Amino acid sequence: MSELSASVWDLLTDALEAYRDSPAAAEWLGYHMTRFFEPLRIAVTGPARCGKSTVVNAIVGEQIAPVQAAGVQVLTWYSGGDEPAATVYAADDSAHEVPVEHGGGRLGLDLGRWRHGEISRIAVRWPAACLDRATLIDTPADAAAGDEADAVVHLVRNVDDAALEPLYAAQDSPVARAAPVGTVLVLCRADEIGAGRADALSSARLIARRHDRDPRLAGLCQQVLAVAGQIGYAGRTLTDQEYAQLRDLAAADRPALEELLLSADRFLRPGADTVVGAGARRMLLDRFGLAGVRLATALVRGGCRTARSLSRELVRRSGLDDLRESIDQDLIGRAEVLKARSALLAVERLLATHPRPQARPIAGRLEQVLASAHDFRELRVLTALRTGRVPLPADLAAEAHRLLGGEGTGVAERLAVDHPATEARLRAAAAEALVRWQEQATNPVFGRQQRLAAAAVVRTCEGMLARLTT
Ligand SMILES: Nc1nc2c(ncn2[C@@H]2O[C@H](COP(=O)(O)OP(=O)(O)O)[C@@H](O)[C@H]2O)c(=O)[nH]1
Ligand SMILES: [Mg+2]
Repeated sequence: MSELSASVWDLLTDALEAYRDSPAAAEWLGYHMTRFFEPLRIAVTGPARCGKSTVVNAIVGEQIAPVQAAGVQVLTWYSGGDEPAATVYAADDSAHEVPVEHGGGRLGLDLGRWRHGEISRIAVRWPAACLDRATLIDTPADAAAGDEADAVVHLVRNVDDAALEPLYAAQDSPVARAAPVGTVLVLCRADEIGAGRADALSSARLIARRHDRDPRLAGLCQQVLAVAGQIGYAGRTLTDQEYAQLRDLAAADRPALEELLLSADRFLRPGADTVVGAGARRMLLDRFGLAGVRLATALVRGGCRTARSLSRELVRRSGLDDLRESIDQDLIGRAEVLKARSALLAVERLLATHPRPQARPIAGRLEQVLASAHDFRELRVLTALRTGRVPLPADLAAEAHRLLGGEGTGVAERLAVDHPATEARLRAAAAEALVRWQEQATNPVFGRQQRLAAAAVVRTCEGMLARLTT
């Protein structure tokens, strides 16, 4: 357990002691103590029909979340399990197992007698490696991730103030502001950017990159990415049959192919000039969207000669690779810190809703953990460096990145001391780094943000030295 986790755990146990005589408070704390050791919970949020369920499926690589063109949606949790299973939680929180159909990487729920308004949430267990490491929460339209999630993948069609509102709203307390967020902002349905022009995906990527470097987004999210979820999912689950159909489509004359792909209507026209039958065309359109079929045929013509290579290229260009990598690194890779954040938020909430004199020391300790939680600060600075929000000269940026734990959080990795990493060598390297960064922290050519970043590195070096000399 890290130092941070240990102090947060102590805080939870001390809070439990201070609220021992309050069943409601004890239940709240008990719940959060159990949750502290559970896998990270990642909510996928965003407005209606922006492709949340599609993104959940794309991350897992199987169709477990219902993708719908219309209709109401239910809050659904997906976690790992040996066998597919599902539990419906009613409005009174009673739990009811429901039958599941599964096969071919598809999940179907038999909700039988349940009507929409009677269900508060569904918990699905599904055997998939990524669900063992994190629970995914598919949310109804515009639902806030709320207290239940430790991290968020937030989907928006445009990065404007209205779309960012939920991210601002999530920063409404001292703990929420002090602890770095676990949020990845996704510019979704990237294939539709600029009215679905051929280069939509690369335009979307450029737009996302520009926002990623926007200092106003600094405290709101770890990364901004463009993702075409539908293309990513279809690419990841591409079948040999689909590949053959796309190859047959792509074999047509260029003008004929362009004409066919002008609109969905033309593409589906019964007498269209192609060897691929109307039924197969409808299925391709459903799976890939028109932009996806365009991209896939262009890739086949450009040299993707196997289903595998087409699949790989579709997944890469859709932004799904970037999203999965970001989830791994920015969210799951920092699970411990994000869990600590959730627990601190829970204690903060309890103190606000159930104030009492015995709990006053807890409030003080909470503040102390926040202020002294250098892990939180390191993450904020790492993000700022990575996005260029705080620019440092390249060599210093690289060293800061390493010292702050960006390449591994062990002392030897941070100090780049290779074998044999003796105490003496580590101590010498830490002392040297400390002096170098103390200079940077007062470097007169730097602005305030750069000096603050350098000061964070100083604190990291001091921490390492202290641990090495005791
Ligand atoms: N063009 C396009 N359509 C998408 C994409 N992702 C989902 N869709 C479609 O949008 C509709 C809603 O998708 P869904 O994943 O259910 O959205 P949710 O309501 O946010 O969960 C469905 O008809 C999907 O096929 C995408 O990346 N591009
Ligand atoms: Mg949905």
